[in-house]
Amino acid sequence: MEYIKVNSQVEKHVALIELNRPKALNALKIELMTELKETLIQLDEDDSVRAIVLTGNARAFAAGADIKQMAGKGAIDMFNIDQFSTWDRIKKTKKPIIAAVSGFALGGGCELAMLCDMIVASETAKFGQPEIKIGVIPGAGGTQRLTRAVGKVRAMEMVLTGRFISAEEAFQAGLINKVVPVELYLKEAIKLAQKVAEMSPIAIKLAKEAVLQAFNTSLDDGLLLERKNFYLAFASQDQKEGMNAFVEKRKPNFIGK
Ligand code: DAK
Repeated sequence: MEYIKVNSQVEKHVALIELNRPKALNALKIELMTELKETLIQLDEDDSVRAIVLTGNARAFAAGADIKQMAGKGAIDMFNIDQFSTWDRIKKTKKPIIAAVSGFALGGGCELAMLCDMIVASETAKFGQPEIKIGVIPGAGGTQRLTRAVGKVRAMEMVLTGRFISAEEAFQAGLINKVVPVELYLKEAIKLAQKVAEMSPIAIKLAKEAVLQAFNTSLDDGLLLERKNFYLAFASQDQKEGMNAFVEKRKPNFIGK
């Protein structure tokens, strides 16, 4: 692959995906997003992988969609390219994805981090939706996921002025899980992924689906899905193993069945 690097076992059951266009601050070229989508499909099918970490480098997680690639395009070009199908497929990844963010997470970069399930950031991380400065608006969830995460007034300010927020402000606003020194952000994200990977992979997928449903539905419909997934967990061997291990005072050995 040209634009991303993948290590499917960076830690036991944890895969690491690194965006790899450092000279362009990991600008999300269409081809890069296609590689990312295909990688996530493969990792989702790989039973040895239970959690995924997505990162960039210390200077940039990703500075947005590739402006140079988009600049000459018209609405019909954008419609025909249909990047949304790539983003929508990424959104369907069943395994949890943790973004390890350092430096710039802007525009599509911020949206990609928000598409992940958790975010660990370095103290140097900067989050922003600066599309307004180039005459457009966020197109991959920036007006919706950011607003749900940080609230209306802060999202409005970020989207209407393009102001970047620091990792600390993002943490205070509830956008990210954790802020750590720059030398630790990847390690901490992998550690968090490892913790998730120790659980039943079936229960993890059911739980992720249920939490995400909270953004899409009424409380009653969300509770219904939660209930069904709760029942479904009882069809797994991992449920028996988890509860028996508790009773027998030992560590569970989850097998994902
Ligand atoms: N696209 C292309 N190249 C980029 C880039 C970007 N978004 N961001 C940076 N680069 C390139 C620069 O052009 C420069 O390349 P060279 O000139 O060396 O060839 C190199 O990366 C280093 O950047 P700078 O020289 O500018 O570095 P600085 O430290 O001075 O500034 C910066 C860093 C991040 C503040 C600045 O580069 C910047 O403002 N970048 C643009 C940030 C931005 O506006 N991002 C939002 C882009 S719009 C969609 C999905 C998503 C989207 C749209 C649709 N669909 C599913 C349909 C998303 C849209 C966006 O993200």
